[in-house]
Amino acid sequence: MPVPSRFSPLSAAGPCAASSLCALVGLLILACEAPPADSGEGESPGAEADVATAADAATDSTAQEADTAAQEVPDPEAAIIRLDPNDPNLEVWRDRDISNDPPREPGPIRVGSVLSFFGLPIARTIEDLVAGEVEVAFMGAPVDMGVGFRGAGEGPTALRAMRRSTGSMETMISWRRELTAVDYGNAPIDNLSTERSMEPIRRMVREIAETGAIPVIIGGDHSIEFANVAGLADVYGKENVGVIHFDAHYDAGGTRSGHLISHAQPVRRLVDDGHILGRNFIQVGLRGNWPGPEGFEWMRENEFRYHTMAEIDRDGWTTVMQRVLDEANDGPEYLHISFDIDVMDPAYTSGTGTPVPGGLTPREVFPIVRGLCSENNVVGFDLVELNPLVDPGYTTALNAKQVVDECMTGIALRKLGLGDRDYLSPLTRRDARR
Ligand SMILES: [Mn+2]
Repeated sequence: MPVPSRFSPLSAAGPCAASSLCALVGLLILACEAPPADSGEGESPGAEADVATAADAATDSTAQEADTAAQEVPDPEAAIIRLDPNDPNLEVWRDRDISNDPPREPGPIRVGSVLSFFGLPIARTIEDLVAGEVEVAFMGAPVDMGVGFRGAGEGPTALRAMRRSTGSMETMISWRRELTAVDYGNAPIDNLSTERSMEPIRRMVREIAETGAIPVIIGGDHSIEFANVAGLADVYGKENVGVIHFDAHYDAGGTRSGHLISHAQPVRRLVDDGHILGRNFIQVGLRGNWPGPEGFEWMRENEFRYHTMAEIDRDGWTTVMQRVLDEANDGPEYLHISFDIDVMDPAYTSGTGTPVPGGLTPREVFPIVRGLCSENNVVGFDLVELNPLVDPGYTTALNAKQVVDECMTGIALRKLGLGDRDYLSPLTRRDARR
């Protein structure tokens, strides 16, 4: 069996069961001799050495007799336990099987008190989206293997459980009245494999975008940014989508124990696989100890635009926010926003996998998200790394909900022709004396 190319398995489109490439996507990698991943989101400095150690451990006595040159190239086959191709449940998409649904006319279904994102009606099929002329389709992507411990996968459930109120006095706009939006359910995933979960999420994002609706993907860890943006690029064209990446981390890490996708790697994958040009990535909120110089050099080589907390500390948030809004207007026609909740300070969002002190405040985040979504042709939005299992007091869920709400308000403002920068309702801007 050929060794999988570094890039082709994750680029493969189409139903998983139909492709031998997809079996390769699902490779379960044994890294039993590798030390546990470091507690941060960063690359382990010894990542390459880890791979060699794991491969060495799996090498049998015959291979040990081979010449030194051969040993320098570890055999990835030796470190992998393969999937069972005869498992009738190999295709994870069966989770979205609607064959037992009662017959009905296509269109959004009102759910009463059943939990859905913002209490929205649900949609089960592409036909529902089309018949309902849906403009925004929420979906859950409950992946948490990419962060390495459980909790982020409960993010969609936590957000669905929040109170349904939307809009605020800043704009006096209730987006739920202005936009036709639905909850499209969760993407089916393989909760034993980040690699195998990418394709069904990407497929669902593509499904939504193909109808012209905006997918709003609630994670889930940040690995899903790869699937979300690749799915949009499938529809709008490679290199035609720009991404604003709000995050304490740059998420462009290299191989980790052989893994090419995790919550530390989606940006690297999107650029290396040719879905997005580096110059169409804008990073906001970077801080902490990752990346080091190599990561920044890589971003500079790829013409990334980035705004660290150091820049914000030096120049002030208002200035940097205007820079980001200007840069977002100076790029491809289509824009995706990937919002890692850890871009905010842990004071507001401690319920996340890899918190980093010194982050943005709600007062800084809400207007920029609303502004980006009102000024630009936003074709996708994701909110990731909300982990309700470590979220005492609902603080993180509350702020996460508000971030999504601000973007929806922005999209509604744009639809209403009010997408000017810093739009505020005249009623709340001042009282009658001024
Ligand atoms: Mn991230």
